[in-house]
Amino acid sequence: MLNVDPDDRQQRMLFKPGVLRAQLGDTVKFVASDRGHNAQSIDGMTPDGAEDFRGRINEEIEITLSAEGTYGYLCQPHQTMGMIGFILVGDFTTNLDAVREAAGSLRGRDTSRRVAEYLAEIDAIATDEGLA
Ligand SMILES: [Cu+2]
Repeated sequence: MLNVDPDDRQQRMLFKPGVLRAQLGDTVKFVASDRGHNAQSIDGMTPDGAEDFRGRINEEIEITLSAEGTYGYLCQPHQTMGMIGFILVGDFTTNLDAVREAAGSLRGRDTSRRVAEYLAEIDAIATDEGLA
């Protein structure tokens, strides 16, 4: 959870990496590198069989990836600034249409831009891995 991307200082309020490839059963920890952020799942962007999560501000929440699919999450204070991210587990294409649809209801110009970038990255991974 970052205020500024050290590799691209134009990018503010972000999770890094914004798209994370993971395996079923992995645990992901959200590290509070900067303060004032949280991580929580986005409605409609949790795979079937997995639980929604909601960390408090500055909380280094850990989640175990218990189902395959695409997990979308955001930082509540900075959602409209595009502070969102995705975790891809196993065959993550199973709920990708639902994720894409839910993404349409997220507000904010920076959010729309970042979601489009991340979804393009996700599509490229799906193609690379023969899942598309
Ligand atoms: Cu934030």
